[in-house]
Amino acid sequence: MSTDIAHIAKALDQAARKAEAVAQFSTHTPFSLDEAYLIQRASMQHRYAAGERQIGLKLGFTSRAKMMQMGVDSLIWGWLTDAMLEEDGGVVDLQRFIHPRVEPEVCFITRRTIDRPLTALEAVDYLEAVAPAIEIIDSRYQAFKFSLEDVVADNCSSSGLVVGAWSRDFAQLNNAGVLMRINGRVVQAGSTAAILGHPLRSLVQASQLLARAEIALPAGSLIMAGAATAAEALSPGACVSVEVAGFGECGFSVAAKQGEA
Ligand code: 0L1
Ligand code: MG
Repeated sequence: MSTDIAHIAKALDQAARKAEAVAQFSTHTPFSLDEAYLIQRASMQHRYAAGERQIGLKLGFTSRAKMMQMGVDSLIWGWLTDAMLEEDGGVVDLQRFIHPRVEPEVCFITRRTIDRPLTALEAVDYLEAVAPAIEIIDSRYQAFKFSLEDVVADNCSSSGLVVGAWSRDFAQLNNAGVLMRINGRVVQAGSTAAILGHPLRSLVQASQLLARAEIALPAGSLIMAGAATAAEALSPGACVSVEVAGFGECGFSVAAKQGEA
């Protein structure tokens, strides 16, 4: 399998770099979930070698809405890099994406190294702040079609993120209303409670996953908690915003034509 790990990791890195979709791998080269994370790790090494810097991690499939949309039932995780960070209020060029989608999330920034599994009671003490956020996901697979193993290997479709203003009001986070608008129209509505029942549970899950992988996450890292609703497709000229009640909003516009950002 080690040749396949290197081969699939390289192919996924190239697909992301060239914004060209590839067919899913698991149908002709079956691999386990553990192997999928090895592929993800090997694929990220290509990005770091090309100068990208790790800035944190994301959790995926943390809500029923997302699981049902994509037909899976397990939480997954991937890595975020500086090249994925888009400016709040900025213009995003679709040129670097294949078939991007957006989803409303909240993002944490950590204030202590996470180097062991945390309990829900301990979680807040490890956080500097929380902000409304938008994740731009972009599967490197044709037609957004993949198995759980495929999507993990593809760094869980991580592609972009926009983060709004930081707040320390963690007490309000359990059931805050979430609205995602495209061109002023509400396209998704939900609550932060849809994220594992409480977004702080994402931090607990992240700490457990990190411990299992024997990785310490440095202070100052971002953690995207997972989507509160299903995702929506992005198209040229779209104006996207996400509002989390009590936490404000963030957003961006998509360039009307490729290469205009
Ligand atoms: O919730 C997520 O961010 C999962 C992303 C991976 C699956 C997808 O591309 O929808
Ligand atoms: Mg997400």
